[in-house]
Amino acid sequence: MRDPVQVGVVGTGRMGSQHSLNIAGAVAGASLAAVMDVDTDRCEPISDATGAVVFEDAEALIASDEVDAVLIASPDDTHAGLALSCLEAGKPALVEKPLATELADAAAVVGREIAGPRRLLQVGFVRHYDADHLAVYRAVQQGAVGRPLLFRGWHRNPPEATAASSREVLVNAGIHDLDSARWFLGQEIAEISVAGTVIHPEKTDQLHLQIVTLVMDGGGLGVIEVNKDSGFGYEVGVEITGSTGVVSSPPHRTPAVRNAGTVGQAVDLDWQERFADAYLAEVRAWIRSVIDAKTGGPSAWDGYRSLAAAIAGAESLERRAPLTLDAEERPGLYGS
Ligand code: ISE
Repeated sequence: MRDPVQVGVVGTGRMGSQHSLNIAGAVAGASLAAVMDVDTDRCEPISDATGAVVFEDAEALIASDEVDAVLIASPDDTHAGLALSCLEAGKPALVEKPLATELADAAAVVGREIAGPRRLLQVGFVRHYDADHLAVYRAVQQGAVGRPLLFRGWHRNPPEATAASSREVLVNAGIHDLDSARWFLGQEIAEISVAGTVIHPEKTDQLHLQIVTLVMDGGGLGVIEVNKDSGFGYEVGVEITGSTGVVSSPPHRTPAVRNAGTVGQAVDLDWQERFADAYLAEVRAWIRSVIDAKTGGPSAWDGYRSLAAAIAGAESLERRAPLTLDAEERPGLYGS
C-alpha cells in the first residue's frame, strides 16, 4: 500500500466535502487524490484547495491506478452499486450509510464481499467513533449497569431542504439508531413496530416524528424517537437500562448561560457539527485499517441488518402492525 494512501471520494456534497477536507488536511497516512460529483461545480473548490484530480465518472475513479481506497458519499441509492465496484476492483472503501436503499442490493454487497478474500468495506455508522457513545458503550461493557436490557435513543434533526419521505426517516436517519441498538445490546432485532405522526399539518404524507419499538433476539428491548423536523436543532442521545442501573449520554456540553431570568444552552445545528470529531476519528480509523490491510469498524453485515430493520420498520408504519425480521446467521467473515 502506498504511503500516503491515495484516497478517492465519490460525492462531494455535505458529507463528502467534510470527509475530503478531513482526509486532505487532518489524516496522517492519507492523501486526497481524486474527487467526483455529478455536479462538478461541487468538486472544483475541493480540487482547488487540495490538488485532488476531478473525475467525471465514479467508476473511472474507482478503477484508477491513482486511487488506493475509496470513500463513497454519493446519494444513498448509489451506495450499493459503487460498493460492489470497489469489491470488484479489490479496493477498500468507507461507504456512507445506508449501505443501500433496497435490501436485495445490500444483500448483494454482503454476498460479494464474503465471496472475496477479506473484508474491504466499512460502513459509515459514525456514532461508533463518538466520544459520548463510546463512554456509554464502555460503561455497559464494564458491567456498570449489569445486564443491558433496554436501549433508548433519541435522534432529532432540524428541517432539511429536501423533505424526507416517511420511509427515508428510517432508511436515511433512523438507521443510525437501529444500528446503535444492535451495537449497545449486542443482539439482533427480531421484531419492530413503528408509529408516526405528522409534524406540520400541511405535510400530511410526511410522518417526520416516529417512535420505534424493538424486541431483540436475545430478549432485549429498544425504544427510539426519530424526528426529522425538531424545530430547534440537532440532538442525539442514548440511554441503556440494565439489570442494576442506567447509563445515559451526557446532555449538551455547551455552557449554561443564566441571564434575564432564564437559563439557556446552545444546541448543535446539524450532524456535521455534533459529530465533527467523530467523523475525523472514523476516517482516521479507516485509513489505519487500510494501511494495516485489516478492515474493521461497522461492516456491510451491520449495514445489511440495520437496513433490514429500517425497511421492516417502514412496512410496520404502513401496516400499523409489528413485523418480525428473519433470523439470519452472521457470515464468518463478520466475526461472532
Ligand atoms: C444524515 O445522513 C446523517 O447521517 C445524520 O447522522 C442524521 O442525523 C441525518 O438525519 C441524516 O440525514
